[in-house]
Amino acid sequence: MRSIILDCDPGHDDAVAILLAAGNPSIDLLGITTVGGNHTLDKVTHNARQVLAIAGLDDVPLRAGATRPLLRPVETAEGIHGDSGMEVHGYELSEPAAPVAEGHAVQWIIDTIMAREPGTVTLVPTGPLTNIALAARLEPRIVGRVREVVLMGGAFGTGNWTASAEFNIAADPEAAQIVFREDWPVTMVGLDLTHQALATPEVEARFASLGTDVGDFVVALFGAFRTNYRDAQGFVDPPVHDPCAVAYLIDPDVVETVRVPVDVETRGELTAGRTVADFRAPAPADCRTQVATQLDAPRFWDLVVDAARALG
Ligand SMILES: [Ca+2]
Repeated sequence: MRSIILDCDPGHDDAVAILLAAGNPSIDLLGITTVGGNHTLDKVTHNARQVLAIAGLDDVPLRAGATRPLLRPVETAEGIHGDSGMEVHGYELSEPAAPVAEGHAVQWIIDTIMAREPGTVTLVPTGPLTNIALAARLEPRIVGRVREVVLMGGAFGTGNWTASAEFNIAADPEAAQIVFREDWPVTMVGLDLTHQALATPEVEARFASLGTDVGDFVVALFGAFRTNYRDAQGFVDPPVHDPCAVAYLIDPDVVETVRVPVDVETRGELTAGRTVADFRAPAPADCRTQVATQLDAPRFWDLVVDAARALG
């Protein structure tokens, strides 16, 4: 059983990550925190409430965090996620029933980690790393107590927000640099891996055949995501990034990793937000970072379908 905090910015793929984390029996979802990213904090928090309501997860604690990056102006990704930040095709989203708890997400992350046994809480950020960086700065003792950080973001190959940088890192490079440089294990599940998690028509049909509200919701997410990804980046099938980080925690065999040093470029005119992975030599003994390389896509989708089925 892995106890995780999912720090996200729903977002189509964040929504699927929530469903996977909540619906898989080997994940103990301690809570969800939101961060401004794919859209403004208000919108992504609203979207998280809708996902929790659809999946009957009103008891999962949800808290809102940072409204903007540490230093930079807000950038959002409406081109991919639509005006709401979680556009759907052919599904009626009702007003959210799931509540937002009082208090700031960053303080809750700190309090949760400090209240639990050291080495038992895993952080799973799937948005910009603003909340996680703030938590590490506000209470440095969490760094030694977190089991590991498994994040969706970055790329050692080509970016998507810019040629060099993936969106989550590009949105707040300074926060990302803090997270990658802290003394905790970091697994980077980047575009190199997540572009293998494609929601093909065959995958979509598996969710449709569930015949449940959650299954229909996933189909509606994929429908909008497919159109937007095709128009924005020329993808035939949309890559469903964020649940890959959760899948790695459920079954490490689904996601192959390589241990390499990774740092974040913050100053380059063309490269700000680039995650620079150093493959030149065997990683040093004290290397705490690794990057995801190869996805077992059939097993990955089995996990997501099973989780959606379990949620009903
Ligand atoms: Ca995300």
